Amino acid sequence: MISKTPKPWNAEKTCWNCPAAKFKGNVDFRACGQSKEKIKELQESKEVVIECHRRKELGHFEPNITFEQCPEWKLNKNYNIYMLRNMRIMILGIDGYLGWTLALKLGKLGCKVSGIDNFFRRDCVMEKGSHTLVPIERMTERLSAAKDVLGVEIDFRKIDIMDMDRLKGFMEEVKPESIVHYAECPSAPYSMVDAKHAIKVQKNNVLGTLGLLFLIKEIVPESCLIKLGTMGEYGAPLTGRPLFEGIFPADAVMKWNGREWSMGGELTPRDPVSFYHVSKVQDTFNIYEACKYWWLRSYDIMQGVIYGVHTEETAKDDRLRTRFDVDEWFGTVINRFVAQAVAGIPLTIYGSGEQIRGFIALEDAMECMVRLIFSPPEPGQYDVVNQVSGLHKISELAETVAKVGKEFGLDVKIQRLENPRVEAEEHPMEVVSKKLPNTFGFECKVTPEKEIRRMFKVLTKPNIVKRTGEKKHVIYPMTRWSGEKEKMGVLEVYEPGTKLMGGYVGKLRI
Ligand code: USQ
Repeated sequence: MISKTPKPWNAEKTCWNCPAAKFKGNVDFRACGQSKEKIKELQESKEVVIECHRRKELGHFEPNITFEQCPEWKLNKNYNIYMLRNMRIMILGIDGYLGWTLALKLGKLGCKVSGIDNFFRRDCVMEKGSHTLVPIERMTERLSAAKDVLGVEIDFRKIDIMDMDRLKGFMEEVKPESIVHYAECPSAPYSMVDAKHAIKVQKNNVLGTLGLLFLIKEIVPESCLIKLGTMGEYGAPLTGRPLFEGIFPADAVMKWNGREWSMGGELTPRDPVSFYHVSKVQDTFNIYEACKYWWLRSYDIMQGVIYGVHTEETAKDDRLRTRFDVDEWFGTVINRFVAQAVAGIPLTIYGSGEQIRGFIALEDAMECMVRLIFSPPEPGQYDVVNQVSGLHKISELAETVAKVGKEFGLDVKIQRLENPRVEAEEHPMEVVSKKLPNTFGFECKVTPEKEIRRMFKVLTKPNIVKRTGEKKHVIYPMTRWSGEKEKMGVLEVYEPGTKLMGGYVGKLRI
């Protein structure tokens, strides 16, 4: 039987999606209130023409060339998508857990990668008295290692996202065709420490993003903003209503008092779970409005809790590794559990452990990013994707970590602590995540068990065991949502495999 390769996922996207296309003609694309349908009508009546930054010889033409037809877009068989040759991608927050990992991957794919960072994350982790368990180099050494080992050259500037003048200068120089925005404080507990920390997080995240939107409008309105939001924007509704991808589907209706309205196309309700998560919700609205007012284009990613150490590029050399935090502020739950297992601390479940969250491994998250970057939206399009590859209960994850830990000769115990957070501990959870698999071609490759095994391999190396031992004291949670700072009480310590699992089960609709 002859197996036919499916059509590349973005083959039918056109100049409408391409960041190289500069729109000209009798249309003010940035005018408030102009509908996309109206623009399409104008296109049909030949009023919309474009000029291509990359193919000046074409002069002015209609924006109908597909990625498949355009010689600037080249097929990548591994991903089965077309990739814009030497695409200029700017990563904001390039020194972070995700930013550095993505920079290497994109560089390896032949993109021209640039990026900024002000080392906010390094400073905040130091403020906690912690360090990344997997050692990372200073930026200058990271850059030269990327060049030596992978042949990747990254154009880096130390710039704070709030310094709009310097960021503007850099954007004018690079003219990025895609902008990945990771330059935010990612920690819920950090935002709950006190007023100073809450204000710092909201100022950096909300105002940094708002300023960035103005710069994109002014300098590169055709480029796509790929912005990291969070599944925590939605909260965990006790009604169990599905968490759609940011916007209600066309057939959603609201019923009240015997009447009924369509909700299709409206933003879904948000119920954030910390002042950090609130900052992401505020970003959502600012980006949504900017797309509406100025015809910018954006993918807002509602990413689940991320975990892991491994990507092909970071594993190539110790100098290329990405950071790995496990302190109570910056460590995410699976990463923390693995470090706790290595350090001989019973795994710290907060509350009942019945909380269900969406998760995604580092390697899978990076693949999603590549797919989004090369399938940009159209002018004015604000779109949301739920970037999760599985739903898991915290208590089940603790069991998995304990089970894999055993393979490494570790005797792991589990403890339940008073929950420092204000969050529902028992709740239904139904998440819709259809776009990444069905529109962008993403397939999950990494299960928690697989990545937990890789994490143990790295974390049980003697130098890292030592680094973990040095920071045992910052792993224990101290930050209560109430503002009090005393240690959480231990509710129970138990052996893995001795608890009956029940209650709600998460449903992922793909
Ligand atoms: N948890 C424990 N024990 C721990 C740490 C956490 O039981 O030692 C529980 C928490 O109570 C929570 C869940 O695990 O129910 C997830 O907590 P987390 O600290 O791993 O993640 P979270 O604070 O939700 O934030 C992380 C990232 C953030 C991202 C978010 C995605 O730090 O940047 O936005 O995951 S999501 O959770 O989907 O909003």
